[in-house]
Amino acid sequence: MVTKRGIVVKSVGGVFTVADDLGQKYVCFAPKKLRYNELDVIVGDKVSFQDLRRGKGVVTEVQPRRNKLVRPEIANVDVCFVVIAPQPQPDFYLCDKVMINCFQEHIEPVVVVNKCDLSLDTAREAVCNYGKIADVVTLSALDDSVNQLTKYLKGGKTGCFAGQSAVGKTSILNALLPEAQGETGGISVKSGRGVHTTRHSSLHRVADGYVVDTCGFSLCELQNIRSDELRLYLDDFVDVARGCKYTSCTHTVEPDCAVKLAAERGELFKPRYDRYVEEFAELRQQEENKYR
Ligand SMILES: Nc1nc2c(ncn2[C@@H]2O[C@H](COP(=O)(O)OP(=O)(O)OP(=O)(O)O)[C@@H](O)[C@H]2O)c(=O)[nH]1
Ligand SMILES: [Mg+2]
Ligand SMILES: [Zn+2]
Repeated sequence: MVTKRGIVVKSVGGVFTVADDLGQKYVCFAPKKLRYNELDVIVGDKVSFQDLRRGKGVVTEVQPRRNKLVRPEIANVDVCFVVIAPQPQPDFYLCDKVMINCFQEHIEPVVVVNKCDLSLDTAREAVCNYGKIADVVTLSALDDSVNQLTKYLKGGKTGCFAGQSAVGKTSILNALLPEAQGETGGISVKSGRGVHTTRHSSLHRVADGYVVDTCGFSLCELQNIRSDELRLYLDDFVDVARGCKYTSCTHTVEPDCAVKLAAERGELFKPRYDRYVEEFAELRQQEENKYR
């Protein structure tokens, strides 16, 4: 039997679609021993599989991952497009957490503000929040401004979307790659939230790299980050923190804290600082619950 290598482009209920180097797709199963440990096969995984002919295969090995995100669940990503829009209303706590997880996994987060045909307020807010630590790209899935994203895929890189339902992730993919034809949905009038149109992640060839469309989500946990380390993932705080009295300053209760002062003076964006204080407290609480 011939063993081939490929990348998992879709995973639905234990059935994996694997594309080989030529883009040929195989419907694969994976033995339990691969699936029910930490190496559960996920989209973005590079795998070896046996070609069973007629487009079928069996995954035999998952290659070591460069990185992994839990929300959205995906492996081997270079760039994460954190998508927000004027509608549904952005959740900056969610963005903070996704971006911190990206930094921890050595993934470049890029803040993508979609639906800029509707309003530019969200774009301004995104720049205030993240302009110092990440690229902020302003676009609309309704026109060719989406092409600004292809530069992040140069050299065969993999980008994934992350964000709430209905911010327009699939619409952006469809604009980049018309043949993708992913289903798009709307916002519920009752809840003001997206209706969760995309149900499974899928990986697509775009420009000379790959883009993964993902399911929208409204909850995200920080991955393996301790409360006292959180501050180290905020590059804009790290610069200012040189002026704190204590090198281990958490920028919450300590005296002579340069970060707190910078936030009060408006040199650091105050809402971002306030969210940090809450995110820090949240991690502390989780740690206390764990060790009690
Ligand atoms: N005005 C405007 N509407 C947009 C734009 N992009 C997407 N939409 C609309 O926003 C709605 C949601 O778009 P989707 O692409 O389904 O959103 P999604 O992020 O993929 O949502 P989930 O799959 O549920 O996570 C659809 O009605 C789109 O037509 C845009 O740039 N401008
Ligand atoms: Mg979608
Ligand atoms: Zn401090």
